[in-house]
Amino acid sequence: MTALLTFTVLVLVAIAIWQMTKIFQLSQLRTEHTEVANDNDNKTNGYLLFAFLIFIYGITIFSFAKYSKVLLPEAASEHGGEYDQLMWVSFAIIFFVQTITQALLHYFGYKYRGQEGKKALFYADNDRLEFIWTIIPVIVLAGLILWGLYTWTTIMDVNDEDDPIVVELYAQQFNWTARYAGDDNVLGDANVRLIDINKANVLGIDESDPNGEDDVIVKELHLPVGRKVNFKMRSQDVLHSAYMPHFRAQMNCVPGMITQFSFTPTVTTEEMRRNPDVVDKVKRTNAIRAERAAEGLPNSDPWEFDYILLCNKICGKSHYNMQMKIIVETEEEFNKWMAEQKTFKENMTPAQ
Ligand SMILES: [Cu+2]
Repeated sequence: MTALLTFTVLVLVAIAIWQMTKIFQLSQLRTEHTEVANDNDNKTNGYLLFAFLIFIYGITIFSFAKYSKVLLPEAASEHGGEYDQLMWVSFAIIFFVQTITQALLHYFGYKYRGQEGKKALFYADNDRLEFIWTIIPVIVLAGLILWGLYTWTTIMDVNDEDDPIVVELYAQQFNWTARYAGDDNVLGDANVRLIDINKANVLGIDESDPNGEDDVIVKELHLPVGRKVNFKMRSQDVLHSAYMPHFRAQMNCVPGMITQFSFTPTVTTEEMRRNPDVVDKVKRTNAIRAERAAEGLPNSDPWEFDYILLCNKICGKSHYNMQMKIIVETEEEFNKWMAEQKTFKENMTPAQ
């Protein structure tokens, strides 16, 4: 950060000196019209265009080499693969077109720079050329948009097929709570007005609704691998967004309404920890943490990979730390964990 600031200051000082010399030049009486570009000026600008082209190509290659490793590992949900494919195809097309058009743009900028005695050709139009450069983007974009719409409708189709488990994600400043629908797989009605801290009814579950009695409220989300999950999102206070990056899932949590998202986890936490990209990331992170530990700084404990639910809407001061751990495990492990949890009815303290 300090280096960046120093660099910025140096650049600004350089610009200031350059501007001052210009003012000085302008104040000198000259007979020659220096404000009109001559052949030399145009040539310099032409070369600068080339330099800029090299700069943008260079920074692209540099970013690929240096930052590819911060991308997410393979998707851990059923729909995630298709989602990633759509993103990578869009990236590839944009990359291909931009690489070629930038080269042409800058080359022609140089080739047809202003020259003494050279006159621009008046060229009215060319129907065939215009047709070609209109129809190609039309076909490519229509293809991408149709594919995107198709993917979107498949991903967003939240239904009760394939025996999904129903889980509520409850957002509040600044934490998450999950509620399983219990044995009946139906969530009890809930409303923020029914929140009763004295009775430990933190989610405002309607005590008169029998569906709510077997609901299970937890602070760590466990999901059985291969089983579809239908999420119902609620928010207590402001807009939040339930973001589960490894599952390529995100849905806003809006006060006063229930939003939904559904996905099937396909990779357990244990399996994901063995993924080469994840192993690499853990290694890199722990190297940094070891350095911090040596300097006696906080946040230096060794880190182990876990899936995570994050808030992806800036919802206030501690938004950055609004997260919940997600554990994807086998059906048996999940059932064993679930059997240890208390239901809403068991947990509720009778009013004093
Ligand atoms: Cu939030």
